Amino acid sequence: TTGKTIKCKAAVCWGAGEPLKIEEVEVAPPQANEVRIHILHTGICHTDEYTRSGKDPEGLFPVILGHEGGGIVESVGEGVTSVKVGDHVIPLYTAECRECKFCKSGKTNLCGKVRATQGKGLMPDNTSRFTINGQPIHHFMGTSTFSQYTVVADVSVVAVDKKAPLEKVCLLGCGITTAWGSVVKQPGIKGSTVAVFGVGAIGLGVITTSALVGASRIIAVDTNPNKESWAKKFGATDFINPTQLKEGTKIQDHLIEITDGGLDYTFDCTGNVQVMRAALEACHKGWGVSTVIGVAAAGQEISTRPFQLVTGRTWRGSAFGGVKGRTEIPGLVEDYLGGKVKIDEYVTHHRKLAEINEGFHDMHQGDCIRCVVDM
Ligand code: NAD
Ligand code: AHE
Ligand code: ZN
Repeated sequence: TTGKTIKCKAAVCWGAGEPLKIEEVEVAPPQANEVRIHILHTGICHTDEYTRSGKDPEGLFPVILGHEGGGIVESVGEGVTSVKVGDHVIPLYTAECRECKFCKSGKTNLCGKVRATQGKGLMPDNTSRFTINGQPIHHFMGTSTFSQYTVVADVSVVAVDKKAPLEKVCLLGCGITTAWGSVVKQPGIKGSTVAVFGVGAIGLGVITTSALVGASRIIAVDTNPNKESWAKKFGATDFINPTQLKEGTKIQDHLIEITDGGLDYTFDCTGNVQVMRAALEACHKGWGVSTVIGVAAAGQEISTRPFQLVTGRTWRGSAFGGVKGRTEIPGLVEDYLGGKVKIDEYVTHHRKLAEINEGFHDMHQGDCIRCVVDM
């Protein structure tokens, strides 16, 4: 391709634990099977903060973070057929090539095509499209949406209906889709009892989707008392603050007591390994299934007595909710436009790119569900 390098603003993290800095970056044109996107809006997800903080064992610096974006295709490299200039698109941190062993298995949404280079902060040809005065800057999760222009692999992007506001559907790039998929791809939730640990955007998405598919009881668990009204508004039938239990009572024991033996389904939406254990142990003997969605810090491990599994509980997890982005996100956008899937309700904060660090600060306050950055 003969496209030109674009100069634009991006939020760059120069080192673990450092605040982001707005820099002028050079964004090289898309190579074969790559797409350059003008990013208009991006959410900030806890996983961005997790990598910024240095807790991500895969974290690399300097880097342009961000993986919950929406934008418009500016140009495409040779061989790109899945999207065209002017399309409204959502970058996908879980690619979908439809050709690899994973994609063809019918068993997983994880795609093998670009994951290795993505984890190295590079494009599939092992180089970066971002530079600052000639110094390469790492990509992040194959998306780097904290830049006004980004380049992604063509298997890592999906076009969506132009009727949908990008400032809203950008959130389908991670949180809301993750939660939705974690529930709709888990058979059996209709008519069953559910407990959701952690009432952030992910937990709220699990709650509202469980209600949508017809769970009989949805118990929300959060240490922040302000999350009770959020949980109820999204469809929880009960709210429990584990810090308010009688001294020495474990949350799993309390849940087992009030549910006649435990929950049919539980979800960890905190990333805390002790909570993951509680969520597994709160499952009903013989059939309870616990799904790990939260991302734990480097070095953290989960544990429980194997007897918990021997006696019929299942521990599982999912990335991006098990959703195949290119195939399924257009339908989710239609569901949003049709009023079946909530998005607007999650947006509590807006920031300009120049204030992105304040957006990270917002995220640590208990009142922020999602902050959308206008690029
Ligand atoms: P969030 O911080 O907004 O929500 C977490 C909630 O957990 C908060 O309300 C907090 O008060 C609550 N909490 C903290 N400690 C608790 C405890 N001990 N018991 C009960 N509640 C507790 O985060 P979020 O944006 O909703 O994301 C949740 C997690 O999901 C993060 O770890 C994020 O990295 C992860 N995530 C995973 C995927 C995936 O594909 N698997 C996708 C998106 C996000
Ligand atoms: N890099 C971390 C793990 C981070 C992680 O688990 N990421 C999730 C998405 S979180 C979105 O907010 C994921 O999709 N993982 C699957 C994958 O292929 O990365 C580590 O521990 O190394
Ligand atoms: Zn995320």
